[in-house]
Amino acid sequence: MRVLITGVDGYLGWPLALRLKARGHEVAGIDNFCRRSYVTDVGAHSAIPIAKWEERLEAGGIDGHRIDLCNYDATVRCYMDFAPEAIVYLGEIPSAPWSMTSPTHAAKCQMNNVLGTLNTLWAMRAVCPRAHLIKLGTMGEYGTPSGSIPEAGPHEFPRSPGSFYHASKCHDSTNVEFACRTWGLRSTDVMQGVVYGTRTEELTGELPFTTRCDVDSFFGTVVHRFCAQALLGLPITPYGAGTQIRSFLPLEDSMQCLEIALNNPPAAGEYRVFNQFAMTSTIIGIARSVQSIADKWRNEHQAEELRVETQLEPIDNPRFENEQHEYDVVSARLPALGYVPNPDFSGVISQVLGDMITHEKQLQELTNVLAPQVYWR
Ligand code: USQ
Repeated sequence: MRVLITGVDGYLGWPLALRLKARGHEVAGIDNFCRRSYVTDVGAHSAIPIAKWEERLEAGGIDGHRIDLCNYDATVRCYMDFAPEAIVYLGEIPSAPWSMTSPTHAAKCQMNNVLGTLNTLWAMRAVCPRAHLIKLGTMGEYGTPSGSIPEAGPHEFPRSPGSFYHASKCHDSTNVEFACRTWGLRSTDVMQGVVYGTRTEELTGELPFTTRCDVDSFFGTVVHRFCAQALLGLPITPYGAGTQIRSFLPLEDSMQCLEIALNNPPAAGEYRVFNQFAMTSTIIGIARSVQSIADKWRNEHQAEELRVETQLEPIDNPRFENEQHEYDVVSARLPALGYVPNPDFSGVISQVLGDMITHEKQLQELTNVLAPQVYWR
């Protein structure tokens, strides 16, 4: 299949490109490199080294294009040249704290995400209306409502985002559903939980087969941040009581789920939602697990690097989020198509710790960018 990946240089995009190539697909990718530059702007870098774009393209055999998806003419030209049969849309600014920094950041996040998706819908209509759009949304679109959360679109189940970033994904869902209903496009809108992990079948841990792993307070997600804190001898910092519940999945599971979506397209005109995660947990539960895995890992590896026992230190929640809530989420469609969640949280976390400690100096340089800097209110 000819698959176009937007955001091919990102945490998910690069391993997905490698996976699809390994499965015999023809892969093209688009990126505008804003992730690399925004992480640099906040004084951070990936905790694990990543290769230059050109090196990635050559090693992966990927047909790469430096295009800003907000530029419709450039986008549609790329669609005409490649004629994709499927598009995996990952090209968005993925940070809630970054989107809450200033009016400029909120506008940039929403413009990049909403306009880019809109341009893709128009380009699909013009060039490849039969192609399958796999659009990365987020479990955060639903917020934390009472009662069961179904696998349903924004017209069927209300959205309640927790940041301007999460709101951008809700706007995307509205636009994608509308385009399917009105133009007969087909799409899978993936409500994905927090992804963690540094390895997949194709990511060996050696350059250029590594993917970025951010741990700073803007672009780092909670599991990676807790791993970094444990390795640096800093207390692990659940926000607030840590009783808020989120869904999680390993990077390899995310690859498997996206591949399952690709191999099982919806009908023309169908807008389909997948709730994509392996497990749900409180944040304090994740913090305690990382703490005990890190302590065990240190003993097993007699790691000098982990000098002190890992401490937990809940801090005032910089976000405005519900810390006491129900979280009863339906996830039936991916398992029905063959997805078996990886239950080995400990194994994946040990791998992340090992990969981070291999680049200890690079990790240590991030010590000062771990504390939250943006407050919702
Ligand atoms: N959290 C802490 N301590 C930290 C960092 C985060 O307790 O040091 C808490 C947050 O308060 C929040 C939860 O962990 O309750 C998740 O935060 P996060 O920063 O890992 O994730 P989030 O901002 O929700 O966004 C991330 C990705 C986003 C994806 C989303 C899935 O950046 O792209 O859409 O996870 S979900 O969380 O289900 O919305």
